[in-house]
Amino acid sequence: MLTKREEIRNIAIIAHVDHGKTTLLDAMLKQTQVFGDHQIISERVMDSYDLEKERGITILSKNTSVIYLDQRSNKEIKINIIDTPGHADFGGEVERVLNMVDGVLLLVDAAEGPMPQTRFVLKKALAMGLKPIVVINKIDRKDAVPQIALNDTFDLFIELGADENQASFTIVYCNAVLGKSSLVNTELENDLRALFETIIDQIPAPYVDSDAPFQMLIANLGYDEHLGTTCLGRVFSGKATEGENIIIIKNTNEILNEKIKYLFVFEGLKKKRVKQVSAGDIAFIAGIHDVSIGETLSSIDNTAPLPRIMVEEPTVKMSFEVNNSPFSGRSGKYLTTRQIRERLFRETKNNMALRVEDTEFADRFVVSGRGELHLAILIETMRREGYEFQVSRPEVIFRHDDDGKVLEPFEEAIIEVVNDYVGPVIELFGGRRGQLLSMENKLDATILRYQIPTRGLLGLRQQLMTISRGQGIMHTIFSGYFPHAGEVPSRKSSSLVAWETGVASTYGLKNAEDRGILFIGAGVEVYEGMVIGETYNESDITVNVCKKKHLTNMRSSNKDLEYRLSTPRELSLDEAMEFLADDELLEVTPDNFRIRKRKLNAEDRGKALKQKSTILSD
Ligand SMILES: Nc1nc2c(ncn2[C@@H]2O[C@H](COP(=O)(O)OP(=O)(O)OP(=O)(O)O)[C@@H](O)[C@H]2O)c(=O)[nH]1
Ligand SMILES: [Mg+2]
Repeated sequence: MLTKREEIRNIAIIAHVDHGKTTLLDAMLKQTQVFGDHQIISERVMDSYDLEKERGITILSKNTSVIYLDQRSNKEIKINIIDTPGHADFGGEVERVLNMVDGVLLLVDAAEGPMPQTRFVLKKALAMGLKPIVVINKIDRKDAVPQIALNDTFDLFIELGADENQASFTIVYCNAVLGKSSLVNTELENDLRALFETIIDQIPAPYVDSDAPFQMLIANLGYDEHLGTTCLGRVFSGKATEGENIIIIKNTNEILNEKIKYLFVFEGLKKKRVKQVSAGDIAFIAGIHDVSIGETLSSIDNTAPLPRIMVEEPTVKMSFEVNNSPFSGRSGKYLTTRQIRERLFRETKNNMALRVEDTEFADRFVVSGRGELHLAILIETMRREGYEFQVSRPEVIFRHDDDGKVLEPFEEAIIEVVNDYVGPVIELFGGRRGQLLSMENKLDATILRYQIPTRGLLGLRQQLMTISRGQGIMHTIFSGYFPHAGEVPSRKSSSLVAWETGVASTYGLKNAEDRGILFIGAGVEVYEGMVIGETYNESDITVNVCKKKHLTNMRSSNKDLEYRLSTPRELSLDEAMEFLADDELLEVTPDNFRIRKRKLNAEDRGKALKQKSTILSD
């Protein structure tokens, strides 16, 4: 029999990047006393992974819960809350968790209004029939225009085909930093009561059958030192009890016997062990052996799987290869084909939008994701775990239409730039086959919207930063596969390449510096074929950076000290990935990354180039 579990609400917080999801969750946790009185609470406590803290963004969706005492009824309500990432590359993380909730808080920055990822996450939530609450956040911003943000949000609902119930959303105004909220925008109350009460009134309580056979769809996997693999999901029907024998229906339709060893629910930031959970609860199960996200746990006699979790396909790919540079094995713990292959395929169990394929080469794998950042995070995670490998330049994934015509991914890019740099931005995007859709003035900034092939966007972010002197912001969102746009010019510069293996000297680097910009300083070990800088020459220049000045007497040896090098430009991982040319690889190790030519020997490269040019001129 279907019943309403009035004591529970299940929600996700969704929004464009930086609109304040994790900050709002901090305030919700604080005001429901999840923390002890004397506990020191870090900012954005749900961004618990190192990479999330370092980059100031949420990468993985995470669950928590609060108990809210509703003063109107004096009843306690448990609100299970899922924090989601707002960056477009992690859209798969939003798609995989929406099946656990009955409604969403759609956050919209009061100054920025709806942005590309607002559209993506709202579209997904509406398609799943979820009930939305619109939270106009950052109402304290000086440039806040809540009424405009709200009108634009309403238009977006209509454009995305919201039904009548969804379009008649309640609006809550917030300052997430101070934990204030209100139903009217002029005066905020000193707490989040307006928000909590709206959640209780507007988000439907789980309407479930607790007497039916048990079923749960796995939406997340974790690992615990003592418990092993843990799986998380919402109980769709029935009850699950600790110690019970169940089955798992695999994505391959195979059915295996399993047992619920331990059961947990969320209580604030902690897991609490329980004996039983029932339909409507979000719970953790430990003790299942072979499991991937999207598979169904079920009572023994119930072999029909729940609907699969669907996520959008990847658009960008790169190869991951065994490190065969002369410096391989210096700092990595895991470097063999077997270790890298195992790690990459393991990642696909958790990372829904990622694909890994074997290739004709045993030591190379193709890894596909939603964008450069999606892949960069995987690279950085693996390197911190002690892996060593090489990656190729990211490239887009083409498709073919029914007539065999080549299609390629396109994105909508929204660029906000200080008025002075609008000209160079238009030139940059035009040169990459971008089509200007609209241009809008906002105080001293201009907002440009482009439709542009993803191919044109690869490596563009860095250039945008350079031409706008760091005063440009760009957001992109996948808009679809369309006919191939024709040639897109790639990087304008070439590489400065080390001639021999050794230690870079000031004298050698001084000569190289005359030809371009250096990525390394004196004293750094280099190998033949390693890229040590950038040149605006048409083709690569091989330089002898280890060269020492011939010493004739003491006086001239002192002279070597007189050479002064400019500070080298040290590339970040993201910058190094953007820099890579087609015939280059990025060598990634726990303590370093180096750009290198695929062919290390200059003569071999010369031959390959000659062959290519004869083919081209044929
Ligand atoms: N002025 C103001 N700043 C806010 C408010 N809410 C959040 N911020 C700031 O906005 C920035 C981004 O906040 P986050 O909570 O990380 O945003 P997010 O939506 O979780 O971002 P992602 O998870 O990366 O998509 C932080 O610097 C916050 O301090 C607010 O109400 N007012
Ligand atoms: Mg966040």
